[in-house]
Amino acid sequence: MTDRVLVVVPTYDEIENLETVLARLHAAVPDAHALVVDDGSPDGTGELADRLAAADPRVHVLHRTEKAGLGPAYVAGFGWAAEHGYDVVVEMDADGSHAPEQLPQLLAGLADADLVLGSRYVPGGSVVDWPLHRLLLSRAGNRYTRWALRLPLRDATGGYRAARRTLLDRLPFDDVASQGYCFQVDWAWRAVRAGARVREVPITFAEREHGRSKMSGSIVGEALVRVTAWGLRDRLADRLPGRISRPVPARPRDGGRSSAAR
Ligand SMILES: Nc1nc2c(ncn2[C@@H]2O[C@H](COP(=O)(O)OP(=O)(O)OP(=O)(O)O)[C@@H](O)[C@H]2O)c(=O)[nH]1
Ligand SMILES: [Mg+2]
Repeated sequence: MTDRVLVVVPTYDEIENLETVLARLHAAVPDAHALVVDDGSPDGTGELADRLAAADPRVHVLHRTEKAGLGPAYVAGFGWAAEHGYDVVVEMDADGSHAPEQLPQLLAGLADADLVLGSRYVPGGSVVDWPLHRLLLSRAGNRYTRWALRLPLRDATGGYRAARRTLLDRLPFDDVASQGYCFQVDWAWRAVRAGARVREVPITFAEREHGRSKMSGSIVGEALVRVTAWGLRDRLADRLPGRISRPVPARPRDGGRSSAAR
């Protein structure tokens, strides 16, 4: 039996991008379903999503009332995927930065992994058309995350990923407080600490052509503060075992088999 795949696409003001990205998705992976999670976009993206859903049974929409960030939108999407019995859940931006044409490579990676990260920073991965300051910020953020959390991943902040539902089911998401892209770091770390098989496959990330980026100083600040706090608490827990609890407990599976594969 083939896996039922749900691509969760969070949207906020993506009216110029949504239809194209869904058409590209269905050209690349015709059987995939898409769930648009719209946070009440003022530009009418939610209404467009409703029209697309009415015309195509593979498209679904989850309306949320206010802009609450990427993290809560994805957590809601993961819950919807569980309720509707999908086997594989994909995260994909609506702005065209994540090429739907590369989704087959991510899905193929799940053959021997629980979580496949589309990575800009493994050999073969790249970023196209990003201004230098964005590239430097992203690279520095990933280096810092890798060091602070001792996380064996090259691109933990990226948001193009595919996961087995069985992994999502065993990760706790009810206590996730991360709102911006630090949500991506948060749950990649949870997955690694839970002993999941995590693999990175190269992707080509392209700058959006239409609409405005929602990246902001407060989103960067949130990631910096949270990653630093998690890393410090984790290191303190090394020194004071039993007295300081880890931000994310390690839960090796299969008798402690090594966690992240690269
Ligand atoms: N539902 C929902 N979607 C959001 C929210 N913020 C951003 N998004 C969507 O999440 C995806 C990524 O957002 P972007 O604006 O591209 O942010 P980014 O990818 O971090 O930044 P850039 O790389 O500059 O584009 C896009 O599909 C957005 O529409 C939000 O608060 N709620
Ligand atoms: Mg983007």
